[in-house]
Formats: sequence, C-alpha cells, structure tokens
Amino acid sequence: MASMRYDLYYWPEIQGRGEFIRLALEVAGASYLDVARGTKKGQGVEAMFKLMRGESNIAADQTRLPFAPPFLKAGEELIAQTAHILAFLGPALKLAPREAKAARFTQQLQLTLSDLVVEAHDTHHPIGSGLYYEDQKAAAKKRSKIFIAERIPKFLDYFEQVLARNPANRPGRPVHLVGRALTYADLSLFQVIEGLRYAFPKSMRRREHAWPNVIALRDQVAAHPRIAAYLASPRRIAFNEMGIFRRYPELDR
Ligand SMILES: N[C@@H](CCC(=O)N[C@@H](CS)C(=O)NCC(=O)O)C(=O)O
Repeated sequence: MASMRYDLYYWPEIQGRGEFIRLALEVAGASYLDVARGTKKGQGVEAMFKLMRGESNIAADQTRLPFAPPFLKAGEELIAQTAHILAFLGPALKLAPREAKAARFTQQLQLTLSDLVVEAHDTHHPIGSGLYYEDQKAAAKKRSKIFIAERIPKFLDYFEQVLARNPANRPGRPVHLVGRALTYADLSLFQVIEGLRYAFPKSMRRREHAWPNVIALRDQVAAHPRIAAYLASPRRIAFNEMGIFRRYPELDR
C-alpha cells in the first residue's frame, strides 16, 4: 500500500475539499497525481468529467460513480467523499490510529470538520451554489455575522476542548487531536484554520487567543518539513475567491 500510486481528482484551480486529501498525501510523501491539473494526454479537468460521467475506462468499476470531487483512484477502486477518502488513506499513510475506537474518533472529528467546511462555504453562498455571490450578498452578510459570532467559536471551542482533553498531550510537547501521533484530522484542522484566517482575517485575529491549543497545532503542522515544503511549492494553490474560503471584506465584520 505504501508504494501505491494515487490519482486525485479535484477542481484544478482551488484548494477546496481536495486540499484535505493533498495535505495527507503530501505529509506522507505518497506518490500521487493531481489529475485535473495535469496537462498530458488523459489528464486535465476533462478526464475528471469523463470519470464522473462513467465514460472512462481507467476505473475498473464504472457502475460505482462518484457524485462530486474530490475522488481518489487507488488501484482499481474509486473513492469519493473527503472524510471517507481520508478514512481509507489513514491506515495506508500512517495518519490514523491503529486502535479501532481511536480511529473512529479521528473520523468523527473529520466529519465535524466537514460540517464546518459546509458552513464556511455557505457564508458566501447561503441561498444557492449556482447563483453569483453578488446576487446573494445581503443573505451572505447575515449568514457571515452569525457564522463569526456563533459558529466559529462553537466549533473551535470544541476542538480546543478535544486537544485539552487528549491525555497524550503534555505541556511543551507537540499536541494532537487523537493519541500521540499526527493524524489526518490534525492536518484538516490546520487547513480549516488557514481557511478561516484567509476568509475572516479581522475576526480571527480578534478571537484566536481563545484557542491556544488549536493554534499550537496549526503552527506545528505548518512547521512539519514536508508540509512547509509543500506550502512553499507551486503545488499549493493560493486561496482565491473561487474556493470554499473566500475573502470578501464586507463579510468579515
Ligand atoms: N460531502 C462531499 C462534498 C463534495 C462537494 O461538495 N464537492 C464540491 C467541490 S468542493 C463539488 O464539486 N460539488 C458539486 C455539486 O455539489 O454539485 C465531500 O466532503 O467530499
């Protein structure tokens, strides 16, 4: 499994949900191709569409189609849903605890982060993903106000608690959400903090002091040699106003 070559399918111009998978593959030093960003024959975004339409011959089982990216091809298997992909990759990339209850808790945390990601997206698209932001700006302002005042604190207070209660965490040592080693949930919490900082810089600056363990974890992940190298590389797409976390100053009140 460790020497497996993975094909990641995700929108080529945004970090989005694909980034949670990229971070896991990068930190593990896994061999992978970001297919929709490729320029060779059989690559590019059309390869992703073909797969979704069931017109590709690269996945053995084209009766099990994914609904939406990201999806991952591992051998003959095609797996979709971000948290589900990470649960699959966790053991192979040594990013999940071996013990069953701890592994399930890791996945539970990932699903909670998925909920937060949906809410972050809905701050700028509260009415419909297919509508322009400009056409739902008034609702976006209302939604963002509540997201900043109530939802960010509720989620981050929760993750702060999880970190504070992990018995393996010791003062002055690296912190983790589960057990004593890095998991995909740690990487995803890092990514969520980066996204929130991008989208709501003023609000995050004002409130971050309430989540010292969360921020310590964020700093620790950013300093991981493979993550630091990845973040500095062209493989890391910059945040932008097409992704999940978007910077619209009028929403950061
Ligand atoms: N629950 C899925 C959501 C997947 C999803 O919403 N993907 C987005 C891009 S981040 C997409 O392309 N959605 C198309 C659609 O929902 O129509 C996951 O976590 O992977």
